[in-house]
Parts: sequence; C-alpha cells; structure tokens
Amino acid sequence: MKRLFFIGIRSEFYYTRLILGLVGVMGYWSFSDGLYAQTSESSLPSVEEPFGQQVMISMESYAYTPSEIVVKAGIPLTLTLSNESFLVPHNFLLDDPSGIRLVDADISSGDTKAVTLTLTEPGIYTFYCNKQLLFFPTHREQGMEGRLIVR
Ligand SMILES: [Cu+2]
Repeated sequence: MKRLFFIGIRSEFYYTRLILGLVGVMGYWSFSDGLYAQTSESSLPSVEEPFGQQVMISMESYAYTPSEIVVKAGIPLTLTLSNESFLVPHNFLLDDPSGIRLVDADISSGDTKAVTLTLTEPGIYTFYCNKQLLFFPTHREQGMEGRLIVR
C-alpha cells in the first residue's frame, strides 16, 4: 500500500513559508510524532498552510493512487481526482469514521474534479468507488478503495 505524507505546497511556497516562519509572523506549531522528520524544515518554525492541503489522487481500474493518505485535521483539504481509465466511469465516495457520507463525486473517463473540504475530527475515513458494470463485482470489491487518515 502506498503512503503519502502530506507536507504542504513545497515547491512554490517553500521560501515564502520559510521567511514567514523565521520572522514568526503567524505563529507556529511543532509535531512530536515525526510526521515531518524527513523534511529539512522540521526544525524551523512553520506557519499554518495558507493555501490548504493539496492531494492528487488518480483513479484507475480498479485502484486509487495513492490509496492511503495522511492529512491534518482542521486545515482545508483539496482532493484533485483524475480518472485515468479508458471509457470506465469512476466515483469517489468518502465516508467519515461513523459512516456518514461526506463526498459523492462522479468522474467520467478522462476527467478531473477537485473537491475541497475541512475535516475537523481525527480518525480513519474511507473512500471507495461503488460503480459496477452489469452483474460484475463493484469496483470497490475489485480493490478500488482507500483510507484517508486525519491526524
Ligand atoms: Cu470505479
């Protein structure tokens, strides 16, 4: 299972964030769980992501890549969903830990859609595709599902 540890929009905004962090304009937080241990900015004060969290998810037959995503609670999250399948429609259903549907997005073959939401409760959210051709198993049953871990 592939893992994606979200670390912010590094390329474009890294230096802006670095400078803002150094002058301490917007405060900072620290993480003790090692989530940022692999980044060079881990020891520097960091500002809240001013542009939110961005995650790209590609949809194939029958999988999401990545299928496991770790994000932070309370910060807007934009999921950009791309259907890479040829002639196969997919959807993206996201349920919260108690099973309440938060996102229901249909994405046609070759299309891309962005969904923005803010998840305030830490926990394990599940996402999957329930499309189905005739009497065949659903896409979820064929492996098209994943986990969104909110910390
Ligand atoms: Cu599907």
